[in-house]
Amino acid sequence: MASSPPHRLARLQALAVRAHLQPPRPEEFTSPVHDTVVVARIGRWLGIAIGICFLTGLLSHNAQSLAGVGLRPWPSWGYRFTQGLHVASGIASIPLLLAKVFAAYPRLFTRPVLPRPNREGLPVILERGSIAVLVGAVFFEISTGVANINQWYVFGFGFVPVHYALAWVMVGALLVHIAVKLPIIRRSLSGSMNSVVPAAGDRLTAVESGGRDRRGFLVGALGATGLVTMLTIGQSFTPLSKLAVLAPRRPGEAALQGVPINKTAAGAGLADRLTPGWAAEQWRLTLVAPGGGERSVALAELNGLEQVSVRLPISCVEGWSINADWRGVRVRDLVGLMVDADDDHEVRVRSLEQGSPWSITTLPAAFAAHPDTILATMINGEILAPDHGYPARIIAPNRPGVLQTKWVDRLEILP
Ligand SMILES: Nc1nc2c(c(=O)[nH]1)N[C@H]1C(S)=C(S)[C@@H](COP(=O)(O)O)O[C@H]1N2
Ligand SMILES: [Mo]
Repeated sequence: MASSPPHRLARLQALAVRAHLQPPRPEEFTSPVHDTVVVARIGRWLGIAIGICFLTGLLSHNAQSLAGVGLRPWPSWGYRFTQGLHVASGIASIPLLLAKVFAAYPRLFTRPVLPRPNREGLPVILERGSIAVLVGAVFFEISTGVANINQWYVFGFGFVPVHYALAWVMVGALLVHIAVKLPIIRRSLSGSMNSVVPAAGDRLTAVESGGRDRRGFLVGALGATGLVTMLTIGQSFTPLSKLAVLAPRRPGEAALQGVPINKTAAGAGLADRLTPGWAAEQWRLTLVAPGGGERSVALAELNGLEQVSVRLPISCVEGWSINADWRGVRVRDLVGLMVDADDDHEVRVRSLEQGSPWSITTLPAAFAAHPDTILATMINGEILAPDHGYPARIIAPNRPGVLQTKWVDRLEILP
């Protein structure tokens, strides 16, 4: 009779043992770095980074996709700060995650792999399941985030909804992980960095060891985190912009009129139209009153209205921010041409660009009424380049860059 499958399996196993093809056991990893006192300490830093990243991500999502509930136009650098922090804490969690996984991974070889689903087994199942979900979600968030700041849309899904949804999965798994591990975390954080091991051949004298290696590893992990942060943070924190050699975009570098460009005029399908001749003759700003009445404003007429100067940043969700001097007409003055200037109104902004998610945006009433919210025609002392939104674009304080609409030709005052 031919050998049955279990028989063959046993033979394969025996072969594997002889060839040393067995997976290793946790105790075979002898470096003192693989210890909960190290894992818990790095975990504390990683938890802080992920927590900051999650909370600033919620703020960003509110500002960009949930109509900015509760958002105000001040401080003008608010979004720049929280989005800079979001991208920086996300980047900082990369070396921390690698260090934590390195310190902890020998434990993944603990046997048996699947404990019984009894009272003792259940927390183990929960713990390992939550680690799988947690590591998967963190890896997903970091890799999609890094792809996004590089404007590398390789994934076939919309970045914003999926990155947002997985953030909740990540935080849920993190809370389960912390809850299950709390006793070990407490013990490890309060305990000494040294292990007490019996000296060889002498059971009575114990020696303390491992502390130096562990401290060295922690300093290395934190140092790498600090270094990566220092070499990228300049993309939103201008004083360090010269150091931002790892940042995908260094504002000031490869910039036009002092500000980088995301969507070009050609990319928006407008390249051939945006000439001075066309703007003077053909372009009109259409103002629409809540009742539907319209008024058409030519470029010369717009330039004849009171002009104001404001210094405000473009703060892109992709993590770069830079200030510029803008000049143009207050949106509230344009609104005042159509309705009683004392009333605050939401204003819908439309771009000449068709079919992009950013062709139509809405300025909440507090932003439309703010004196620094302008329909700009100039940037850093020059007429807007076509790529910066010629002949007119919105610039408002404390708003994500995606909502600073370029190539504007229509403002609709909502009731
Ligand atoms: N119509 C339109 N406006 C737009 C965009 C766009 O794609 N279409 N991109 C936005 C994004 S994502 C940013 S960060 C800013 C960048 O402005 P800048 O190119 O002048 O620096 O413009 C915003 N305005
Ligand atoms: Mo952006």
